Amino acid sequence: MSMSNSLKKLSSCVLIDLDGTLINTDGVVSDILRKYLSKYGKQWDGREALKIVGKTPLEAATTIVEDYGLPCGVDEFNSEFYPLFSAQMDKIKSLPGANRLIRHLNGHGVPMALASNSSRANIESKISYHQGWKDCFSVIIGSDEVSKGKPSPDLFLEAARKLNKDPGECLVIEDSVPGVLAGKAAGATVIAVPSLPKQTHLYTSADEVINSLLDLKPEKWGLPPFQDWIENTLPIDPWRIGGPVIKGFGRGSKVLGIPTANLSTKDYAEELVEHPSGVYFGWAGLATRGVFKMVMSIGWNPYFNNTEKTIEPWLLHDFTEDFYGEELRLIIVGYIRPEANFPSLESLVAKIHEDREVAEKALDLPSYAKFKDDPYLTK
Ligand code: ADP
Ligand code: RBF
Ligand code: MG
Repeated sequence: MSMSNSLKKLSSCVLIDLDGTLINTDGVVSDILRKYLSKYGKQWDGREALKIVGKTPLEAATTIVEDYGLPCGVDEFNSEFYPLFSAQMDKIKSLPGANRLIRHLNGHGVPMALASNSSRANIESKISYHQGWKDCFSVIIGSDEVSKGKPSPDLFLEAARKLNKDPGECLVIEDSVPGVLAGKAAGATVIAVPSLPKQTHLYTSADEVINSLLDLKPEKWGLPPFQDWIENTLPIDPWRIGGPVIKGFGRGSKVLGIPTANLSTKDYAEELVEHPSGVYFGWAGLATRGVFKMVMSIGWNPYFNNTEKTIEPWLLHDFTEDFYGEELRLIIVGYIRPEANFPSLESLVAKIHEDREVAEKALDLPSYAKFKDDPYLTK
């Protein structure tokens, strides 16, 4: 999938997609469709998301009207859907790492274009809720400004032309399959950041598939590296979650020799969607036992290919007994790496021990250590 170094083209500018790449449009669209379809006695099936990701507004609307057999035409659907969507636009959140990426590239003078299958007017409205974003893009272009939307290369070709760049010099960042195809057809280097889980296999034409924008390494593509990593960790906006410790798959201690005190995922559905899967660390509090360093994974545990996204915190302390049912409070302060698959159980275990060392060391740094005293942990 990834090109050998000798063939790799270096990029001097970035062409980036909006929905699903920089902002979580799907979250709001799903909410609206769930309510809208229930009026017709239909139930929104999240699996439809895969069919509409990266499509033009017209294609997406046609798919929904046809798949749900709605008793209305596409035009009527659009005239009902768009006012609902416009009213919720301010609720569309930026995706993890999006703001950081835009500010980083802009701060280093890397020219950037926003190229989206959505209309120019809608792009402008959506980004108006994200402070300072508009000024970071020298070019903004919607599918109503070219003859064909993605997967046609038109949007990216036009964006490159407006930036005065050869498409071969452009790095495209995309979450959808049509977007990746469009970028490759334009002759650009393409990084895929799939917005739907477990879909990596669909992105074979991308030059690299990453799990989230947090995993982007601009220097691999000739762009300035991020400078915010400290001792192999990336500080994140601290995130607090807590609840009673529940039974997991029963394999943490048994199979890996690494116990993980699982939290119920039902209670954190929203946070789980908002945070990319990966290995994180922070502090863990148990009311009667104290505060401990903690390293955890969030995700589908690729080695075990779970069907559910789980939260698995390993408290870095030797306990003499289990603490199922006790209230566990976590403050997650930094990111280490994406979840990965491993050729053997031993190599997975070795990597988790490496994560432990990274976390133990990092948590002594003042910027992470200060959260140890946060009242949330033991309250
Ligand atoms: P499960 O699959 O039920 O989560 P594990 O084998 O992962 O089982 O063991 C996790 C349990 O072990 C926790 O719920 C907790 O009660 C206990 N435990 C003991 N020591 C630790 C530790 N250092 N970190 C996390 N959990 C621990
Ligand atoms: N599982 C994976 O399949 N891939 C990983 O990269 C991975 N990293 C982990 C890192 C840490 C720090 C911890 C605590 C767990 C990790 N696991 C990973 C999850 C592990 O598979 C899980 O805890 C056990 O399966 C118990 O359910
Ligand atoms: Mg566990």
